[in-house]
Amino acid sequence: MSDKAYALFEERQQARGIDLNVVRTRLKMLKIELPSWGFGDSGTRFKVFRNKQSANTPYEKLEDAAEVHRLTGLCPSAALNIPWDKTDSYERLRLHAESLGIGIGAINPNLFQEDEYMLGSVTNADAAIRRKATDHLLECVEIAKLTGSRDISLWFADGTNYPGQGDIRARKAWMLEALTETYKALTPEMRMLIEYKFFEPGFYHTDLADWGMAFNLANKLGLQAEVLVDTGHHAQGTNVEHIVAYLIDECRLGGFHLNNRKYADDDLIVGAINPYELFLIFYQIIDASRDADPAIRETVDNIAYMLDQSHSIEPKMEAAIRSVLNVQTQYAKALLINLDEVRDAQRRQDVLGAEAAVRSAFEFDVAPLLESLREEQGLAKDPMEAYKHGSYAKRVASRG
Ligand code: PSV
Ligand code: MN
Repeated sequence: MSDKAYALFEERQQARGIDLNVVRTRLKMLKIELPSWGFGDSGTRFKVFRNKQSANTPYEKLEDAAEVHRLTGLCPSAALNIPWDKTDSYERLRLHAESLGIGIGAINPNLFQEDEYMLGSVTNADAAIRRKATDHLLECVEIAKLTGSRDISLWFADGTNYPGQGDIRARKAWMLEALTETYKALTPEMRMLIEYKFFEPGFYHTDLADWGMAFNLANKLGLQAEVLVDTGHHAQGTNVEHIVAYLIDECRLGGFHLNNRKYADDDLIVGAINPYELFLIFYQIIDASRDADPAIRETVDNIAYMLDQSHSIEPKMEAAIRSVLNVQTQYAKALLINLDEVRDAQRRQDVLGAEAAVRSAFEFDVAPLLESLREEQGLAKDPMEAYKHGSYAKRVASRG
Protein backbone atom coordinates (compact mmCIF):
# COMPACT_ATOMS: atom_id res chain seq x y z
CA MET A 1 0.00 0.00 0.00
CA SER A 2 1.51 3.29 -1.03
CA ASP A 3 1.66 6.62 0.76
CA LYS A 4 -0.52 7.83 -2.07
CA ALA A 5 -3.29 5.41 -1.10
CA TYR A 6 -3.16 6.71 2.47
CA ALA A 7 -3.12 10.35 1.32
CA LEU A 8 -6.22 9.70 -0.79
CA PHE A 9 -7.93 7.94 2.09
CA GLU A 10 -7.11 10.83 4.42
CA GLU A 11 -8.40 13.39 1.98
CA ARG A 12 -11.68 11.52 1.65
CA GLN A 13 -12.13 11.18 5.37
CA GLN A 14 -11.31 14.85 5.94
CA ALA A 15 -14.00 15.77 3.42
CA ARG A 16 -16.45 13.67 5.48
CA GLY A 17 -15.46 15.49 8.67
CA ILE A 18 -13.46 12.59 10.13
CA ASP A 19 -10.26 13.43 11.99
CA LEU A 20 -7.86 10.57 11.32
CA ASN A 21 -5.61 11.56 14.21
CA VAL A 22 -8.46 10.77 16.59
CA VAL A 23 -9.16 7.52 14.74
CA ARG A 24 -5.51 6.49 14.90
CA THR A 25 -5.26 7.26 18.62
CA ARG A 26 -8.32 5.16 19.35
CA LEU A 27 -7.09 2.31 17.20
CA LYS A 28 -3.83 2.29 19.14
CA MET A 29 -5.81 1.87 22.35
CA LEU A 30 -7.70 -1.23 21.19
CA LYS A 31 -6.79 -4.32 23.21
CA ILE A 32 -8.05 -7.78 22.41
CA GLU A 33 -7.57 -10.65 24.84
CA LEU A 34 -6.75 -14.07 23.42
CA PRO A 35 -8.17 -17.29 24.88
CA SER A 36 -5.56 -19.90 25.84
CA TRP A 37 -8.01 -22.57 24.65
CA GLY A 38 -7.90 -21.13 21.13
CA PHE A 39 -4.34 -22.46 20.81
CA GLY A 40 -4.93 -25.98 22.06
CA ASP A 41 -6.77 -28.82 20.40
CA SER A 42 -10.52 -28.49 20.54
CA GLY A 43 -13.16 -30.16 18.53
CA THR A 44 -16.50 -30.27 16.89
CA ARG A 45 -19.35 -31.88 18.78
CA PHE A 46 -18.29 -35.17 17.22
CA LYS A 47 -14.54 -35.32 17.28
CA VAL A 48 -11.39 -33.60 18.35
CA PHE A 49 -8.99 -33.66 15.42
CA ARG A 50 -5.47 -33.78 16.77
CA ASN A 51 -3.26 -31.14 15.30
CA LYS A 52 0.39 -31.75 16.00
CA GLN A 53 1.10 -28.05 15.75
CA SER A 54 -1.28 -27.04 18.55
CA ALA A 55 0.11 -25.84 21.85
CA ASN A 56 0.15 -28.52 24.52
CA THR A 57 0.83 -26.76 27.80
CA PRO A 58 -0.35 -23.46 29.28
CA TYR A 59 3.21 -22.23 28.79
CA GLU A 60 3.10 -22.98 25.07
CA LYS A 61 -0.36 -21.42 24.75
CA LEU A 62 1.00 -18.21 26.25
CA GLU A 63 3.92 -18.32 23.83
CA ASP A 64 1.51 -18.58 20.92
CA ALA A 65 -0.58 -15.73 22.30
CA ALA A 66 2.52 -13.59 22.74
CA GLU A 67 3.48 -14.19 19.13
CA VAL A 68 0.05 -13.01 17.97
CA HIS A 69 0.60 -9.90 20.08
CA ARG A 70 4.10 -9.37 18.67
CA LEU A 71 2.71 -9.52 15.14
CA THR A 72 -0.45 -7.47 15.59
CA GLY A 73 0.33 -5.22 18.56
CA LEU A 74 -3.23 -5.83 19.70
CA CYS A 75 -3.24 -8.63 22.24
CA PRO A 76 -1.40 -7.81 25.46
CA SER A 77 -3.17 -10.51 27.51
CA ALA A 78 -4.39 -14.09 27.37
CA ALA A 79 -7.26 -15.64 29.31
CA LEU A 80 -6.91 -18.94 31.16
CA ASN A 81 -9.38 -21.76 31.59
CA ILE A 82 -9.10 -23.81 34.77
CA PRO A 83 -8.55 -26.81 34.81
CA TRP A 84 -7.48 -26.81 31.13
CA ASP A 85 -4.58 -24.56 32.15
CA LYS A 86 -4.02 -26.02 35.58
CA THR A 87 -0.40 -25.74 36.67
CA ASP A 88 1.55 -26.16 39.89
CA SER A 89 2.68 -22.54 40.06
CA TYR A 90 0.55 -19.68 38.82
CA GLU A 91 3.23 -17.21 39.86
CA ARG A 92 5.63 -18.98 37.52
CA LEU A 93 3.04 -18.92 34.75
CA ARG A 94 2.52 -15.22 35.35
CA LEU A 95 6.26 -14.58 35.16
CA HIS A 96 6.42 -16.59 31.96
CA ALA A 97 3.69 -14.40 30.44
CA GLU A 98 5.49 -11.26 31.57
CA SER A 99 8.78 -12.48 30.10
CA LEU A 100 6.93 -12.83 26.78
CA GLY A 101 5.60 -9.28 26.99
CA ILE A 102 1.98 -10.13 27.82
CA GLY A 103 -0.14 -10.51 30.95
CA ILE A 104 -2.63 -13.08 32.11
CA GLY A 105 -6.19 -11.94 31.58
CA ALA A 106 -9.52 -13.32 32.70
CA ILE A 107 -9.69 -16.54 34.65
CA ASN A 108 -12.44 -18.82 33.33
CA PRO A 109 -13.56 -21.51 35.77
CA ASN A 110 -14.65 -24.70 34.04
CA LEU A 111 -17.65 -26.43 35.55
CA PHE A 112 -18.74 -28.48 32.60
CA GLN A 113 -16.38 -31.39 32.24
CA GLU A 114 -16.56 -33.57 35.27
CA ASP A 115 -19.02 -36.47 35.48
CA GLU A 116 -20.53 -35.10 38.68
CA TYR A 117 -21.73 -32.03 36.78
CA MET A 118 -23.91 -34.00 34.37
CA LEU A 119 -27.07 -32.66 36.04
CA GLY A 120 -25.64 -29.28 36.97
CA SER A 121 -22.79 -27.70 38.90
CA VAL A 122 -23.79 -24.72 41.05
CA THR A 123 -27.44 -25.54 40.38
CA ASN A 124 -27.20 -29.28 41.01
CA ALA A 125 -29.88 -30.61 43.38
CA ASP A 126 -27.10 -32.35 45.33
CA ALA A 127 -25.66 -29.96 47.92
CA ALA A 128 -22.28 -31.72 47.90
CA ILE A 129 -21.89 -31.12 44.17
CA ARG A 130 -22.92 -27.49 44.57
CA ARG A 131 -20.27 -27.16 47.28
CA LYS A 132 -17.61 -28.66 45.04
CA ALA A 133 -18.59 -26.30 42.20
CA THR A 134 -18.56 -23.23 44.44
CA ASP A 135 -15.18 -24.26 45.84
CA HIS A 136 -13.86 -24.33 42.27
CA LEU A 137 -15.13 -20.77 41.74
CA LEU A 138 -13.37 -19.70 44.93
CA GLU A 139 -10.20 -21.48 43.79
CA CYS A 140 -10.38 -19.46 40.55
CA VAL A 141 -10.64 -16.20 42.50
CA GLU A 142 -7.46 -17.21 44.32
CA ILE A 143 -5.78 -18.04 41.00
CA ALA A 144 -6.83 -14.63 39.67
CA LYS A 145 -5.06 -13.02 42.63
CA LEU A 146 -1.87 -14.95 41.83
CA THR A 147 -1.96 -14.19 38.12
CA GLY A 148 -2.80 -10.51 38.66
CA SER A 149 -6.07 -10.93 36.75
CA ARG A 150 -8.78 -8.36 37.15
CA ASP A 151 -11.64 -10.46 35.81
CA ILE A 152 -13.12 -13.77 36.71
CA SER A 153 -15.36 -14.80 33.88
CA LEU A 154 -18.21 -17.20 34.63
CA TRP A 155 -20.12 -19.43 32.29
CA PHE A 156 -22.28 -22.34 33.41
CA ALA A 157 -23.40 -25.28 31.34
CA ASP A 158 -26.15 -25.83 33.89
CA GLY A 159 -29.59 -26.58 32.56
CA THR A 160 -32.04 -29.38 31.91
CA ASN A 161 -33.16 -31.41 28.92
CA TYR A 162 -36.79 -32.11 29.83
CA PRO A 163 -39.74 -30.31 31.36
CA GLY A 164 -39.99 -31.26 35.00
CA GLN A 165 -36.40 -32.51 35.19
CA GLY A 166 -35.34 -29.75 37.57
CA ASP A 167 -36.89 -27.20 39.90
CA ILE A 168 -36.19 -24.06 37.90
CA ARG A 169 -36.79 -21.67 40.79
CA ALA A 170 -34.70 -23.66 43.26
CA ARG A 171 -31.87 -23.73 40.72
CA LYS A 172 -32.18 -19.96 40.34
CA ALA A 173 -31.71 -19.58 44.10
CA TRP A 174 -28.71 -21.95 44.12
CA MET A 175 -27.06 -19.95 41.33
CA LEU A 176 -27.44 -16.75 43.34
CA GLU A 177 -26.12 -18.47 46.46
CA ALA A 178 -22.94 -19.70 44.71
CA LEU A 179 -22.30 -16.38 43.01
CA THR A 180 -22.87 -14.43 46.22
CA GLU A 181 -20.23 -16.50 48.00
CA THR A 182 -17.82 -16.05 45.09
CA TYR A 183 -18.52 -12.33 44.84
CA LYS A 184 -17.61 -11.87 48.51
CA ALA A 185 -14.18 -13.37 47.82
CA LEU A 186 -13.31 -10.75 45.16
CA THR A 187 -10.82 -8.03 46.00
CA PRO A 188 -12.12 -4.47 45.37
CA GLU A 189 -10.15 -4.28 42.09
CA MET A 190 -11.65 -7.46 40.69
CA ARG A 191 -14.72 -7.93 38.55
CA MET A 192 -17.06 -10.85 38.08
CA LEU A 193 -18.20 -11.18 34.49
CA ILE A 194 -21.39 -13.19 34.06
CA GLU A 195 -21.85 -14.90 30.72
CA TYR A 196 -25.15 -16.28 29.45
CA LYS A 197 -26.07 -18.69 26.68
CA PHE A 198 -29.56 -19.60 25.62
CA PHE A 199 -29.06 -23.32 25.08
CA GLU A 200 -26.51 -26.10 24.93
CA PRO A 201 -25.68 -28.43 26.53
CA GLY A 202 -29.13 -28.04 28.10
CA PHE A 203 -31.75 -28.38 25.39
CA TYR A 204 -34.86 -27.55 27.40
CA HIS A 205 -33.82 -24.82 29.81
CA THR A 206 -30.54 -23.16 30.77
CA ASP A 207 -30.19 -21.62 34.22
CA LEU A 208 -28.46 -18.51 32.90
CA ALA A 209 -30.06 -18.25 29.49
CA ASP A 210 -30.00 -14.61 28.49
CA TRP A 211 -28.70 -11.13 29.18
CA GLY A 212 -31.73 -10.27 31.34
CA MET A 213 -30.92 -13.09 33.76
CA ALA A 214 -27.23 -12.18 33.83
CA PHE A 215 -28.12 -8.50 34.34
CA ASN A 216 -30.50 -9.33 37.16
CA LEU A 217 -27.83 -11.39 38.90
CA ALA A 218 -25.21 -8.68 38.44
CA ASN A 219 -27.58 -6.13 39.97
CA LYS A 220 -28.24 -8.35 42.96
CA LEU A 221 -24.55 -9.05 43.51
CA GLY A 222 -23.16 -5.53 43.36
CA LEU A 223 -21.20 -3.10 41.24
CA GLN A 224 -18.27 -5.45 40.67
CA ALA A 225 -20.52 -7.86 38.79
CA GLU A 226 -21.13 -7.19 35.12
CA VAL A 227 -22.51 -8.97 32.09
CA LEU A 228 -20.36 -10.67 29.48
CA VAL A 229 -21.80 -10.87 25.97
CA ASP A 230 -20.60 -13.84 23.94
CA THR A 231 -21.69 -12.93 20.43
CA GLY A 232 -22.49 -16.57 19.60
CA HIS A 233 -24.84 -17.11 22.53
CA HIS A 234 -28.08 -15.76 21.14
CA ALA A 235 -31.01 -17.08 19.16
CA GLN A 236 -30.88 -16.51 15.41
CA GLY A 237 -31.70 -12.96 14.47
CA THR A 238 -31.20 -11.49 17.94
CA ASN A 239 -30.19 -7.85 17.79
CA VAL A 240 -26.94 -8.16 19.76
CA GLU A 241 -25.97 -4.51 19.32
CA HIS A 242 -29.23 -3.51 20.99
CA ILE A 243 -28.32 -5.64 24.02
CA VAL A 244 -24.88 -4.03 24.01
CA ALA A 245 -26.32 -0.50 23.96
CA TYR A 246 -28.79 -1.35 26.71
CA LEU A 247 -26.16 -2.86 29.00
CA ILE A 248 -23.77 0.06 28.46
CA ASP A 249 -26.55 2.45 29.33
CA GLU A 250 -27.11 0.53 32.58
CA CYS A 251 -23.31 0.55 33.20
CA ARG A 252 -23.35 -3.23 33.31
CA LEU A 253 -21.46 -4.32 30.19
CA GLY A 254 -18.21 -5.86 31.38
CA GLY A 255 -16.92 -7.50 28.25
CA PHE A 256 -17.28 -9.65 25.19
CA HIS A 257 -16.46 -13.09 24.01
CA LEU A 258 -16.06 -12.41 20.33
CA ASN A 259 -16.52 -15.14 17.77
CA ASN A 260 -18.88 -15.76 14.87
CA ARG A 261 -21.67 -18.16 14.15
CA LYS A 262 -23.90 -19.31 11.38
CA TYR A 263 -26.27 -21.60 13.25
CA ALA A 264 -25.57 -22.00 16.95
CA ASP A 265 -22.57 -21.41 19.22
CA ASP A 266 -20.15 -22.21 16.42
CA ASP A 267 -17.07 -20.39 17.79
CA LEU A 268 -15.92 -19.47 14.29
CA ILE A 269 -13.36 -16.84 13.39
CA VAL A 270 -14.63 -13.38 14.33
CA GLY A 271 -16.15 -11.57 11.38
CA ALA A 272 -16.09 -14.68 9.19
CA ILE A 273 -19.85 -14.82 8.80
CA ASN A 274 -21.34 -11.48 9.80
CA PRO A 275 -18.79 -8.64 9.94
CA TYR A 276 -21.59 -6.06 9.77
CA GLU A 277 -22.91 -7.20 13.15
CA LEU A 278 -19.50 -6.57 14.69
CA PHE A 279 -19.34 -3.16 13.03
CA LEU A 280 -22.77 -2.29 14.45
CA ILE A 281 -21.71 -3.43 17.92
CA PHE A 282 -18.72 -1.09 17.69
CA TYR A 283 -20.99 1.70 16.45
CA GLN A 284 -23.01 1.45 19.68
CA ILE A 285 -19.86 1.39 21.79
CA ILE A 286 -18.26 4.36 20.05
CA ASP A 287 -21.51 6.30 20.21
CA ALA A 288 -21.73 5.65 23.98
CA SER A 289 -18.11 6.73 24.44
CA ARG A 290 -19.28 10.29 23.68
CA ASP A 291 -22.04 10.22 26.30
CA ALA A 292 -22.28 13.17 28.68
CA ASP A 293 -22.54 10.80 31.65
CA PRO A 294 -19.03 9.91 32.94
CA ALA A 295 -20.29 6.58 34.32
CA ILE A 296 -21.24 5.49 30.81
CA ARG A 297 -17.89 6.60 29.43
CA GLU A 298 -16.15 4.68 32.21
CA THR A 299 -18.16 1.55 31.35
CA VAL A 300 -17.05 1.84 27.74
CA ASP A 301 -13.41 2.33 28.78
CA ASN A 302 -13.50 -0.85 30.83
CA ILE A 303 -15.07 -3.19 28.30
CA ALA A 304 -12.89 -6.30 27.98
CA TYR A 305 -12.71 -7.48 24.36
CA MET A 306 -11.90 -11.14 24.51
CA LEU A 307 -11.94 -13.73 21.79
CA ASP A 308 -13.69 -16.99 22.57
CA GLN A 309 -12.86 -19.43 19.85
CA SER A 310 -12.21 -23.10 19.71
CA HIS A 311 -10.90 -23.79 16.28
CA SER A 312 -11.64 -27.35 15.29
CA ILE A 313 -10.24 -27.69 11.77
CA GLU A 314 -8.22 -24.52 11.20
CA PRO A 315 -4.57 -23.90 12.17
CA LYS A 316 -4.69 -22.10 15.50
CA MET A 317 -2.17 -19.32 14.98
CA GLU A 318 -3.55 -18.17 11.65
CA ALA A 319 -7.10 -18.41 12.97
CA ALA A 320 -6.26 -16.22 15.96
CA ILE A 321 -4.45 -13.68 13.79
CA ARG A 322 -7.36 -13.56 11.34
CA SER A 323 -9.86 -12.95 14.15
CA VAL A 324 -7.79 -10.23 15.74
CA LEU A 325 -7.31 -8.43 12.43
CA ASN A 326 -11.02 -8.73 11.66
CA VAL A 327 -11.88 -7.12 15.00
CA GLN A 328 -9.45 -4.29 14.28
CA THR A 329 -10.89 -3.80 10.79
CA GLN A 330 -14.48 -3.50 11.98
CA TYR A 331 -13.46 -1.20 14.83
CA ALA A 332 -11.61 1.01 12.34
CA LYS A 333 -14.64 1.14 10.07
CA ALA A 334 -16.94 2.02 12.95
CA LEU A 335 -14.59 4.85 13.92
CA LEU A 336 -15.26 6.33 10.49
CA ILE A 337 -18.95 6.83 11.24
CA ASN A 338 -19.70 10.51 11.37
CA LEU A 339 -21.76 10.47 14.56
CA ASP A 340 -22.82 14.11 14.15
CA GLU A 341 -24.23 13.28 10.77
CA VAL A 342 -26.15 10.36 12.28
CA ARG A 343 -27.53 12.59 15.07
CA ASP A 344 -28.56 15.28 12.58
CA ALA A 345 -30.40 12.72 10.50
CA GLN A 346 -32.06 11.35 13.64
CA ARG A 347 -33.18 14.86 14.60
CA ARG A 348 -34.65 15.38 11.14
CA GLN A 349 -36.24 11.93 11.46
CA ASP A 350 -34.53 11.11 8.20
CA VAL A 351 -34.63 7.34 8.32
CA LEU A 352 -32.57 6.63 5.23
CA GLY A 353 -30.16 9.50 5.91
CA ALA A 354 -29.36 8.01 9.32
CA GLU A 355 -29.00 4.50 7.93
CA ALA A 356 -26.70 5.76 5.17
CA ALA A 357 -24.57 7.74 7.63
CA VAL A 358 -23.88 4.54 9.54
CA ARG A 359 -23.55 2.12 6.62
CA SER A 360 -21.36 4.34 4.45
CA ALA A 361 -18.51 3.99 6.97
CA PHE A 362 -18.67 0.20 6.64
CA GLU A 363 -18.11 0.49 2.92
CA PHE A 364 -14.66 2.06 3.15
CA ASP A 365 -11.55 0.01 2.61
CA VAL A 366 -9.53 0.65 5.77
CA ALA A 367 -6.42 -1.23 4.60
CA PRO A 368 -4.45 2.00 3.86
CA LEU A 369 -5.25 3.27 7.36
CA LEU A 370 -4.31 0.04 9.16
CA GLU A 371 -1.15 -0.48 7.14
CA SER A 372 0.01 3.05 7.81
CA LEU A 373 -0.77 2.61 11.52
CA ARG A 374 1.24 -0.64 11.66
CA GLU A 375 4.11 1.07 9.92
CA GLU A 376 4.05 3.81 12.55
CA GLN A 377 4.04 1.17 15.31
CA GLY A 378 6.95 -0.72 13.79
CA LEU A 379 4.78 -3.71 12.94
CA ALA A 380 4.66 -5.73 9.74
CA LYS A 381 2.15 -4.25 7.30
CA ASP A 382 0.56 -7.66 6.89
CA PRO A 383 0.79 -9.65 10.15
CA MET A 384 -0.58 -12.81 8.53
CA GLU A 385 2.10 -12.85 5.84
CA ALA A 386 4.73 -11.98 8.44
CA TYR A 387 3.62 -14.98 10.49
CA LYS A 388 3.60 -17.38 7.54
CA HIS A 389 7.13 -16.42 6.54
CA GLY A 390 8.56 -15.93 10.02
CA SER A 391 10.56 -18.21 12.29
CA TYR A 392 7.73 -18.81 14.76
CA ALA A 393 5.67 -20.64 12.15
CA LYS A 394 8.62 -23.00 11.66
CA ARG A 395 8.83 -23.55 15.40
CA VAL A 396 5.11 -24.36 15.52
CA ALA A 397 5.52 -26.70 12.56
CA SER A 398 8.22 -28.63 14.40
CA ARG A 399 5.95 -29.43 17.37
CA GLY A 400 4.52 -32.82 18.06
C1 PSV B 1 -19.33 -21.68 26.35
O1 PSV B 1 -19.85 -22.00 25.13
C2 PSV B 1 -18.20 -20.68 26.27
O2 PSV B 1 -18.59 -19.62 25.44
C3 PSV B 1 -17.78 -20.18 27.61
O3 PSV B 1 -17.25 -18.90 27.53
C4 PSV B 1 -16.69 -21.12 27.98
O4 PSV B 1 -15.90 -20.69 29.01
C5 PSV B 1 -15.96 -21.16 26.65
O5 PSV B 1 -17.05 -21.28 25.72
C6 PSV B 1 -14.97 -22.24 26.48
O6 PSV B 1 -15.60 -23.49 26.37
MN1 MN C 1 -17.86 -17.61 25.74
